[in-house]
Amino acid sequence: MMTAAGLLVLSGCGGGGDDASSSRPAESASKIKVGFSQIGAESDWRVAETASIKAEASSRGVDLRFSDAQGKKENQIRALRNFITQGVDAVILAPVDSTGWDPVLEEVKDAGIPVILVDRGIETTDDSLYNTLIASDFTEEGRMAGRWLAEKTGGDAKIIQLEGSPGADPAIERKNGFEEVVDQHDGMQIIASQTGDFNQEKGQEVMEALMQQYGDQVTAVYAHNDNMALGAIQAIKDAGRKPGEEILVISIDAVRSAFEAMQAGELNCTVECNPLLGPMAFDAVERILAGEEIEKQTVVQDQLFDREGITEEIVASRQY
Ligand code: GZL
Repeated sequence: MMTAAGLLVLSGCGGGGDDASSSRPAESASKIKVGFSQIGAESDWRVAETASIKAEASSRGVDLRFSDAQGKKENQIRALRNFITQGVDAVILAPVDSTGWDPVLEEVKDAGIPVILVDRGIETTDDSLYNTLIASDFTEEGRMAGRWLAEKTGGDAKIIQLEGSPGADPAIERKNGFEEVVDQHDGMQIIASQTGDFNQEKGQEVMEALMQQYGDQVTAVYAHNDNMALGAIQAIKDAGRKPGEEILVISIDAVRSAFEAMQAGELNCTVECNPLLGPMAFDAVERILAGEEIEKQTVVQDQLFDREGITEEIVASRQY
């Protein structure tokens, strides 16, 4: 469960003006109807986020209308339009990518339905089109991974980067944050960078191909999420090399399978990106429907775990 201490609330103008806050009378929690447009189930992280939101809806007696877009933006846009037709009281959206949302969010706003963005942000010409964003600071996650690698290697690494889904906020920002640190160290170089779409199989496929080309040079892999790192670990082993030893592996998310890989000595470090956003998302829904002012953005604090630092207690305490 996320603690209050786990939240860093950025100051930001709340509602007011012509924000998309609901003009509809707030109903009691038991009658709230909420549409949740989820990206898909591409990673363990995503599955954990879905479970958190469904569990919280159930515990609050919310009528949750859930849509899994199978990774397709057009399915998310269709779901938002369906939520308008269903007359939901609020929308929770995890946007698959970060651009081109204004037209459909205009329709949602015109219907008087508030929008809570979770886990990924969007670029928009009008930030009144959503009420609040609840997400990690992905740029800082990339910096944290980069700093760990720089310290571990004395600033000397030939790096393969496995990027998340093209156009996705976390992929863009984790790349920027990591490369900001790499640029500060003459001995650190990204020798190849390719998307694995946040997916384990794709990450393995991409890493297999890159090992053919760069296997004799690479000393570290930076994956934008744990599932791609696990795919890369398999590809490194299939190439007869030792992941975590000969080739360092660092990633982001801190899902359970990443802790298991660290205990096996095959993953060196993972930066947590907490997916348990259900409680915060529904707190935001209820506050908005009650007409309260709400922060424009809530930044979830992250922490780094590495092989040397994890204990049985830490592993046992993991919630996802
Ligand atoms: C991060 C989230 C990312 C995860 C991936 O908030 O959007 O998408 O890091 C997931 O595992 O696929």
